[in-house]
Amino acid sequence: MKNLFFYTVVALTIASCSSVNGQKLKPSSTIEIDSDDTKDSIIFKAAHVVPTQNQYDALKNEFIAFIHFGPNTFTGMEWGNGMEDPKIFDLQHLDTDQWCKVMKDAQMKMVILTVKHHDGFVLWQSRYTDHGIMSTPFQDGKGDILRDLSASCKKYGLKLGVYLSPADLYQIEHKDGLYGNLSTYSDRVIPSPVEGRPFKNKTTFTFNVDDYNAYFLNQLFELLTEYGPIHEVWFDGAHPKRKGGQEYNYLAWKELISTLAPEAVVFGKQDIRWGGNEAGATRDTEWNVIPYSGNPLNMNSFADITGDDIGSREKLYDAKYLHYQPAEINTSIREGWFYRDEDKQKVRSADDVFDIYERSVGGNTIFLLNIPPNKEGEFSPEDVRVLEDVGQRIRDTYGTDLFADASGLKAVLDANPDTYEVLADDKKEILIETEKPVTINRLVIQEAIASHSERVEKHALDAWINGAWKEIASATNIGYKRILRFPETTSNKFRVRILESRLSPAISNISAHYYQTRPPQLDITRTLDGLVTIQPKKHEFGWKPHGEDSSGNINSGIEIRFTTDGSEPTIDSEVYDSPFIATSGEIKAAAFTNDQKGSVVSRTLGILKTNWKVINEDSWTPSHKAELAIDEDPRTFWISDAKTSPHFIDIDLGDAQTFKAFGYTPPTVTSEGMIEQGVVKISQDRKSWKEVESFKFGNLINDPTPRTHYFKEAVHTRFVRIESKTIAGGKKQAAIAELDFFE
Ligand code: FUL
Repeated sequence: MKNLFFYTVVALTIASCSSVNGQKLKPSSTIEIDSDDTKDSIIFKAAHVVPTQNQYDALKNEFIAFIHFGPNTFTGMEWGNGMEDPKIFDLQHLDTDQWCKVMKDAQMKMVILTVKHHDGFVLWQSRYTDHGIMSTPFQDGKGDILRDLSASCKKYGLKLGVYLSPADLYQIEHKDGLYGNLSTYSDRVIPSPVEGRPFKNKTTFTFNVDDYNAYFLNQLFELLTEYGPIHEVWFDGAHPKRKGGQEYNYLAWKELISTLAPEAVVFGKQDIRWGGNEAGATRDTEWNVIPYSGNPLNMNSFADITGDDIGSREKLYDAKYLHYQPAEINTSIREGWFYRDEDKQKVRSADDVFDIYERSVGGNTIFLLNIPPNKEGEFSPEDVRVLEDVGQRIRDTYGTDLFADASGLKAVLDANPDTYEVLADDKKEILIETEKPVTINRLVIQEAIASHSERVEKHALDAWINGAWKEIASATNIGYKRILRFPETTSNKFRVRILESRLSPAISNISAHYYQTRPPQLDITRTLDGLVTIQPKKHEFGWKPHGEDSSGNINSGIEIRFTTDGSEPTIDSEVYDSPFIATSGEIKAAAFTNDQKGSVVSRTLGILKTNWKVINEDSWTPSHKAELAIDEDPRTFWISDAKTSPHFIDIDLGDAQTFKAFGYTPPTVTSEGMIEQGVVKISQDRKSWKEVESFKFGNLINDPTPRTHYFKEAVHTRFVRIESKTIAGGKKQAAIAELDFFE
């Protein structure tokens, strides 16, 4: 191996070097693979790939904020077209202090603002364009959102980052636009001087670039010299449109950034990579030592890395370079990156955000959560509520280390990331004893990545229970941080076992925590065949699903207990463990933890709908056919048109049934079609209909919950019609999310 001599010499001067078969290697954030490297020597090298100081600081931020704000906030678009009149950005009021206070309370450490999104509109007083805040009425064109945010960040002790979109639709679409204008490459001095607007910072650069790259570099110069220290520069890879074969001279941008913002990490390039999705999905095993086929330190463009396995041993064997590159897990607290409205655009639940927090921060990545300010320049009340709740949970759970007074390896238990224990092959266990038994359901483990890279490939946690070790959790790699989640366990003796690793791992920290499990609200559903499922209620959030059961993930050790005779469920009631068949009766259920009972949910089961059919209806609208009123899914609904009258739906119950009540579930996603008054009719022949009784339901628009009408006398029929008389709010259509008849 030709570099061995060099490595050996360097290694002698470095305290944190490892030794395997006499080899010494200097830890570095990028290590080249040589043609004569073997599988073992590649893994040896991988075990020496460490973060740069900036990357390590970025990981230590853990939870950071994204702010998407701009013309889209006012147009309701996700991507503008670049031709918007700047006056559309009709901001009357701005409260960046409110943003920072809420972010600080949520335990976030940095905020990244979209100073320019793909539409090219700038949120700061740039010298190089008038397509931005300077052309809006906000503060008579003198406003500067980045300036205000920077001041608020100082006040609240947050770091600041900028998102500067390389894609720029204004510069593409405008007749004098610079993007892809086929200008010649020539030596340009950056910053380009602008009459009457000198820079305090006198640094200059000369780059051989075209017009758009010069424009971009000039803007970076402004951003990185006039708003205090910038800790992250975020380059988005998306392009709504391209023009003129425009290329980006990233290596020039990089030189400017590293000179003017030496503490900044660059996202989308060599420092930080995208997690591969915008949903808040995480990998179970997230390696930050990544294989590259070219030298990432000289690369101009970086492809997205989206696979499931990106850093296993098998992947590393194909590398030409091994490079440290942590991922950001980025997603939005709202449905969309930009604010749209208060009612239709759903907000993630605190359970969901806290689950993503634990999976990402506790999964060797950084959690970047977007909170889009509203048209009043503030975070909306629901977003604030969720963030405060999440911050409280983080403080309550991770603010107290239940191993603080435990005995064991001091370097591991002292909460100091700079001290660590290297676990030799014959000693891959860490024993921790507390004076009194502790009850825990979270364990945090960290490796000394800054000196010893990420090496653990598999580990487990045991607790001493009834005179024997019992494994209570296990996972794969650790890296910067792994959070293990498991059901509440009480013991005074715990053991962490490292089961597989790349060389001897160095553990810097182990701490134990307790998350106050919250018994979730439950939901009882039934299929058309009568199969009843009881499960935590799904929070409505229809944007980019991540496929995780957030409530189940964070609330381990919960039991669901239920009754079928209408009695109150208690800790002694039957345990729900799988769906069961039920054709009638009243089901009541609640979730239980050791010491808490959640709220009781109940559902009276109507007659089974297996053989029901819609035989007629007055009208329907596309995607809302009449069958949806009897499909046992209250999220789907029948809605008539507005023209015909009266509205009705005729059902064939399969055979003659006797029922004493009828249930009406209105749709919840629209206030159209709530049947306030109507009649129930029956028929012998499906042709002539006889009125049985009329019904009336109140306050449906404000309270669209299921309603029941009890008949004076039991009704016996096979064919039944529900006919509307009046619709709530004077509306014209009739809608039914679910119809039921109760015995
Ligand atoms: C994407 C962009 O296209 C979205 O608008 C958003 O900014 C997101 C963070 O990155 O690539």
